Amino acid sequence: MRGSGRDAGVGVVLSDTAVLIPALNEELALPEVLRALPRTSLHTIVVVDNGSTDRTAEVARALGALVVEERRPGYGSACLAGIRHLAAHASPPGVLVFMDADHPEDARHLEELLAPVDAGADLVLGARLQEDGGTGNVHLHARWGNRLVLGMLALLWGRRFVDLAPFRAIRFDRLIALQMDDTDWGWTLQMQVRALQRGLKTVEILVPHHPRAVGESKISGSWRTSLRVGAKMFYTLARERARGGPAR
Ligand SMILES: Nc1nc2c(ncn2[C@@H]2O[C@H](COP(=O)(O)OP(=O)(O)O)[C@@H](O)[C@H]2O)c(=O)[nH]1
Ligand SMILES: [Mg+2]
Repeated sequence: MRGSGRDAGVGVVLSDTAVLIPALNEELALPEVLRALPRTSLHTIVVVDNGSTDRTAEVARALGALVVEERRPGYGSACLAGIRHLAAHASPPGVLVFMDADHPEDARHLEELLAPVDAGADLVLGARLQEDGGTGNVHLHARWGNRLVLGMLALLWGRRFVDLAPFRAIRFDRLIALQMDDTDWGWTLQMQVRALQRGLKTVEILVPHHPRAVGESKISGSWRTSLRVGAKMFYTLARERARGGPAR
């Protein structure tokens, strides 16, 4: 975190915080998320449009977001494009928040996510608390798949996480140092593993989560994609283990 008035609390962190939203065909869901964000007090809101065939980019621009176009497909590719854009900024943000395009309640919990950063955390995960009291993905098959992956992560690296939460805040300099390079569904997992390997102070908080109200689920709503995501997660665990993570 930069800035002189750090002790003033989360208000200061907001002005130093950028939000990155990877989006694929989210013209219906994006408006509520963008409206729920405190636009004027944030550093930047970047929507990375990943080849949408609908009006995602126009909708995002109309609501004051900066749109970065990324043609290479994949959630991680979109995140990397947004990070490159922010890193090239004359004054890069101190904190970056990742957020999906379909959960306005995440936007409403932004300050809660940032509070631990303000208190010294490097990475804060907004673990999804479902209406049924469970944690993780809204779809049960994906929830159990994630648990299996997180169980293996715990065996390999000794930390038990509640969720592979897409809603997360990380100090920007720490993120750059992680040398992230996953281009699709291994993104969230790679970040958690590398945060452990690098000794980042990582905190999980619970954030209420509801099924998306509009638009279509592109990932866990489809069994086919879920299986591909699951395979990619296991591959990511093996790859990160073999790589040993970036040098400290
Ligand atoms: N960049 C990028 N983003 C994607 C892709 N597929 C989904 N997303 C975004 O990732 C987030 C989660 O996707 P979603 O469809 O809600 O999946 P679900 O939460 O598993 O149902 C949303 O912001 C999507 O717009 C993709 O192929 N590329
Ligand atoms: Mg979703």
